[in-house]
Amino acid sequence: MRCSATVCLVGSLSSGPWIYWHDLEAACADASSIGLDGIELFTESADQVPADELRTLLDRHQLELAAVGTGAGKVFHGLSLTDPDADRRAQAVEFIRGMISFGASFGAPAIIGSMQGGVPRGGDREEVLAWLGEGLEACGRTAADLGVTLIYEPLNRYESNLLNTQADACAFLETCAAPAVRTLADLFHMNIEEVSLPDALRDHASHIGHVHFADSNRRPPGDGHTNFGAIGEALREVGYDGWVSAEAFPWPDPAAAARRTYETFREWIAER
Ligand SMILES: [Mn+2]
Repeated sequence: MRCSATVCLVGSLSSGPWIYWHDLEAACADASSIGLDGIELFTESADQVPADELRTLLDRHQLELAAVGTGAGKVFHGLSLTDPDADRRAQAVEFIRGMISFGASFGAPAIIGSMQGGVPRGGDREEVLAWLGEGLEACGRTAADLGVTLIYEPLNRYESNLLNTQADACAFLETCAAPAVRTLADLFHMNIEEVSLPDALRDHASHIGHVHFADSNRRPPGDGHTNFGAIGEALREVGYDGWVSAEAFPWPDPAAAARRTYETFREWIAER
């Protein structure tokens, strides 16, 4: 398993759960000095950071790109894979494809979180899920063609009314023709939705392609009441070998949050 931390380069999202902010070079330098293996990047668009510039920074600091977020499509353009308007859904797929392609040049997957949208009041849930399936299939084909996975993130009930648990997300993916699509096990969302985090990680291990690492209160791992010992045990037991990526508030500040994250990873999660 490898440990990374989120870096957000979108100024207008300044209250979000991101370890690092604004300054990509400073974030890379700090992450590397702590011992993190990579960064997860949240940008406004697929071309906000030129690929050669990012490659130079990652190489200089011996980091990998863990994943890229697609939420800017929702934040800036109001796009989602479940928009009732077919043209808007097509634009959402195009936006995500741009992000998939950006990530793929670093071997990193794109994550679909808020871009999944939801069922509007009075909407037809089956129809909305069919749109989600079509979108994941279309984006999943692009990911497969580029040799990367695509990560679908079940969100907690306060953020989406589509699929909230690992069980529901995995059962849904099994109905889609989207073999490159994996689920994201976000420990904050799971703390709200799952009966048992370790059991959910064990039961759905074959689908899980990425882990978001945060404590029960979205603070850095170690600053809430989540039992990371049991989570680490489950992840090691199932042989999870992907990223454990900190998506947590920069509490009390980014550098301290990153250090706390890495200490918790080393103490409870990493292979021993
Ligand atoms: Mn997440």
